[in-house]
This record gives sequence, structure tokens and C-alpha cells, in this order.
Amino acid sequence: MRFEIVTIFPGFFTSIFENGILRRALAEGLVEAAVHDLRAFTHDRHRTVDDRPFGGGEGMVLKAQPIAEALESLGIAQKANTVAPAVSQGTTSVVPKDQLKEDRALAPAESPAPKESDSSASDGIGCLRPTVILLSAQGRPFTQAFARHIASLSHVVLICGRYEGVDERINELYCDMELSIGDYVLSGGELAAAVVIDATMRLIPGVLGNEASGEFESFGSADAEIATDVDGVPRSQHGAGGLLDYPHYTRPAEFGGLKVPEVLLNGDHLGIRRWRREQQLKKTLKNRPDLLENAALSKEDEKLLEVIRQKN
Ligand code: 6GU
Repeated sequence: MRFEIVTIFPGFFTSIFENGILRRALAEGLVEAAVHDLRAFTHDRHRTVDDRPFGGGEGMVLKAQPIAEALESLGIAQKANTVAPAVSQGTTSVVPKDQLKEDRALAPAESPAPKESDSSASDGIGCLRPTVILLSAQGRPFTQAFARHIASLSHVVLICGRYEGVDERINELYCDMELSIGDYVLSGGELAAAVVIDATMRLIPGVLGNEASGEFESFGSADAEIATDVDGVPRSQHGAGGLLDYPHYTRPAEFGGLKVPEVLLNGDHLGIRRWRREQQLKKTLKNRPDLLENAALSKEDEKLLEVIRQKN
């Protein structure tokens, strides 16, 4: 899969591409990523990417034109179903129409080749259009399920918002969705893009090791359906989907006066399995009780939960 990142801080992504799992995934060609500096698509001496908001108010808004040009340079035309900007309702057109107008039939020669399995829309000339995502606090919530969806796409464009926002016409003309990584305000979409890339690319087969991404599909499944490793011990679930993950321990067996729970030391796989499930329920009840409403719980889980509740 390939990510295109449109940002005013291209340097931000250097560290995430040069470290850890993503570095290896890029080196092995499992993931491709390209960063596009928005300022390269400005034409004034000051390389202006932002301007004051119409209607007044705090802060600055990212201008439509540099983003539109950055996208067009990637061969991304306006969405096929985009309606012509409304200018006839007694309001004054605030942007010269030619600034945003696009000829959909003219994709540049260097436009990315269509990929076979992309679910994104066709651009109307037989090429598959990448999925264009605007990162903004106004977006729909990014979840593990959504990471799985993105991991199934072959070509994704992430537009990092900045300042107080992005001219809404970019959203209307080019974006397939707005995505937010949580209920808090960041000063820009770069951190959010890094989060989306990290969570997504680790689901791509081969990136973490040998496992197929399908194994991750068991998040939120009933206990019996949870993928197990060779010993029948449930795989770590990393807090995704149904329940939070269970606690982990490694050597030494005693640290800070605390011993590793006995059950983990004796090789009783059924015992370990039960203990981990109980811990998952415990931690979820404590830190994310909201998740229990939608988690797939077995009768045994319900019983365990009842016992945990009574103990507290
Ligand atoms: Cl994607 N952008 C910004 N600016 N703030 C956010 C966010 C994104 N997600 C949560 N907060």
C-alpha cells in the first residue's frame, strides 16, 4: 500500500519513517510513503499556505489552492460527483472560479497507476482514485476497525490540517472522508497522520512478521474465536476491539517487591488462558467500562465479570 502525505511540516515525518517497524516495512517495500510539502505548491514570494477566515474569528485557515495543486500533482482530480460551487444564491462568489476548477479528463501522465484491489472510487476515466482523507478534529473517529479498512486500500492520501482549519472546499471537492484520532484538539494533523499510518501499516501482512492480517480480525470476537498461538494461549490483543489487553510480564520473576503471577510461570496453558481473560475483563471494567457493552462475551465471561464486580 502507498501513502501520500500532504503537509506543511514534511520534516515531521522523517523520524517516524526512519525508526522502528515502519522503517523496515518501507525498506522491504511492504509499504510506500511519500511526503509532499504544501509550500512547494505556492506561487508567491512568501510561500503563503494560509489566510484569515472569512466571517472573522481566531486563527488562520489553510488555503484551498496549494492543497488542490498538491493533489492534482498526484493525479488526483476532483471527486466525480462534486457539484459545481454554488454561486447563484444571492451570495458573492468568494474565490475566483478558475482557482478551483478542474478538468477531470486530464490526469497528468505521471498519475499513479491504478491498483487492482482498491475500493476507492473511479475517477471517471477508468483509473482508480486513491482514497483521500482529511485529518481534522471534525472527522469521524479513527478506530481499529477503520485501520483495518485503510489497510485494505492500495493508495491513500492523508491531508494534514493546520491552524484553525482547512478551507472546506478541499473537503467538498477532493476528500472522501474526514478522520479524527480522538476527542481532543491537536495543533495539526501531522501527529494524527502518524497515528493513522502506524496503526494501519502494522496490519499489512508481513509488516510485523509472518502473521496474516486476518488474524487480527478476531478483535471483538467471542473468546472461543480468538486467534491462538501454537500453545493455545490467546494472542495479545493490544487493547483493540472488544476488550483491553491483559497485563504482560517478563524477567525477572520478582521486581520492586512484586512477583509475577504464579499462573504464568507453570506452563498450564488453560490456566494462563483463563487468567488472561479474567485480567482483560478486570482492566476493561476499570478503565473502559463502555467497551463491555459491545464486547462479545461468553457465558463464562459474564460469570467472571459478575465475580469481579462483587469483589469491588
Ligand atoms: Cl486529525 N487533527 C487535529 N487538528 N486535531 C485532532 C485530530 C486531528 N484528531 C483529534 N484531534
